[in-house]
Amino acid sequence: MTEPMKLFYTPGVCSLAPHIALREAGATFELVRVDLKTKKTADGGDFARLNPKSYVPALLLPDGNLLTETAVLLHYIADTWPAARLAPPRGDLVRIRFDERLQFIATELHKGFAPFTVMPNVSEESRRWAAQRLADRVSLLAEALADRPFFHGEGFTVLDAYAYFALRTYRYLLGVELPGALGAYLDRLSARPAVRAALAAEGIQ
Ligand SMILES: N[C@@H](CCC(=O)N[C@@H](CS)C(=O)NCC(=O)O)C(=O)O
Repeated sequence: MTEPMKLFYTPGVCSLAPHIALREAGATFELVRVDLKTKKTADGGDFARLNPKSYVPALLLPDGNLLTETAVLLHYIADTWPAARLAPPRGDLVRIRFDERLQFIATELHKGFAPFTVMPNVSEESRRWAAQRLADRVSLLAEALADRPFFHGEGFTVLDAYAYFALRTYRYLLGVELPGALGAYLDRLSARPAVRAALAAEGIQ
């Protein structure tokens, strides 16, 4: 019997997005917890050796391929389980627009958190600048969501899995309310069985 794929994760960080997506897809997978300080897995394995980038998420496929980068994992999950409809089909501008927004979350939000997480000694001025930049980007997301239930129309997609991590983290790190319909959107996502199961499995609220 082949081994199931393994998702290397740390509770509450960006690996939550592919974790939710795998559950929404109905995939069979194992979770392997990583301590980002020691770069060791819960069973004492050497994560840095397996993944020289030393960050989560990483998805180890049964054939030994290791995938990294949150957006890439999300594309992989959506394309591997098409019946779950976690992304529009490839081949036209609809998918390109979808990918554009996924990339926006990756580079403009996710990576924009650094001054509030991993960067020590950031000046107050830089922090204010970074906070304003994030707020501008979150406002764009609020406009894009408007009164739709999900970012890509009527159904949940991997875009929502990434937005869930990013908006939740933004609200926590900056201690602010989300603009427009984003607060209610986050609450709705929190009630989804796959999201609840992912949070419970990671031991977070
Ligand atoms: N470019 C990567 C960045 C992933 C990332 O920043 N992971 C964080 C958690 S959200 C991490 O593991 N940080 C630990 C480190 O960089 O040492 C991606 O998009 O997946």
